[in-house]
Amino acid sequence: PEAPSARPGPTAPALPPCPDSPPGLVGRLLIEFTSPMPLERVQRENPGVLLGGRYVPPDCTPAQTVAVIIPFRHREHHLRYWLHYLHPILRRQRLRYGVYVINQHGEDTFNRAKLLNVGFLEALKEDATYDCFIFSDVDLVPMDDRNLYRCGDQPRHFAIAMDKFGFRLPYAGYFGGVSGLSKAQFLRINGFPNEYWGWGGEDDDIFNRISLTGMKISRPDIRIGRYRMIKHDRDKHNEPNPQRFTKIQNTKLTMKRDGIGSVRYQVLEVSRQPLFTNITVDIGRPP
Ligand code: UDH
Ligand code: NGS
Repeated sequence: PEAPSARPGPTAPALPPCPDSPPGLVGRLLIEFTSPMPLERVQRENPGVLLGGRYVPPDCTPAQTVAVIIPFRHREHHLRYWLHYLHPILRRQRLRYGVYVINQHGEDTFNRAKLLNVGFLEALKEDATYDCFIFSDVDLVPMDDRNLYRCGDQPRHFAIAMDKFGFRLPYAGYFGGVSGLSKAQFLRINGFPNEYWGWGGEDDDIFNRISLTGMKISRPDIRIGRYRMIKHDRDKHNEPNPQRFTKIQNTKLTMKRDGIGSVRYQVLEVSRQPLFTNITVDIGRPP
């Protein structure tokens, strides 16, 4: 099937550029996860989203094309909330975007950062015009639509005031949850590490990569970068990685050989759903 066209066709009238501050944002949002969210309802309420979770604003031409990448395994009920809240927000933000759920096949140890690398490459295979990548955990929903999911001249950290941390950054170098890099920024740090199996540290390694290449993290206002996290128990096969503390000491050495340039994986299935593209991938297991 043809990917939705990123630009108006030759006969379509040229739309004006999308404004820097999109009109029609609502600001603070009420986010809650009490009653279950049927996928049929989310589909019904988002008829403007194209197959595979693509969207193009009808009234203006965005400066960027945004791929939203979600690392995933066995979190279907979280994904339904995420889709329910995020599609309307991203639409109000006047983004041209696509949503990619990168589903780790099998039951070996989870590897969040490697899945994000896969998402970067697979999104670009589908649409070479993606120039901004937003990496989002499936259980994080922004509480304010002024937190714009786009890229800037520095890597961006979006999830800076999460409810579970009392709406503050847990530490100055925190880069977890939701982050965004332009294609050029991502390539400059050789992407993300592939060698963090299990929970923890991969986001700190990414922070190190950004610092070591001379970039600075950009963040929204603390009153705007607020998030609700869907409460959950620790997943199976994502135990805290005991190697994470020593690994984050060595980013300077490892980032040259371990990253987007060295990621090995096998795509098992690409399935275009109404609200997202589901990519099931075999990323192997820890050595
Ligand atoms: N993820 C999955 N499936 C898994 C593990 C992780 O989809 O089995 C994804 C998902 O997008 C998740 C992200 O990876 O949001 C980060 O993993 P995480 O949610 O496990 O990390 P978090 O820090 O939780 O949110 C750690 C365990 C918290 C236990 C709290 C007990 N009260
Ligand atoms: C740090 C972890 C990060 C993690 C952050 C928040 O300690 O990966 O806590 O964790 N770094 C290391 O373990 C080296 S949280 O409270 O969300 O579970 O993102």
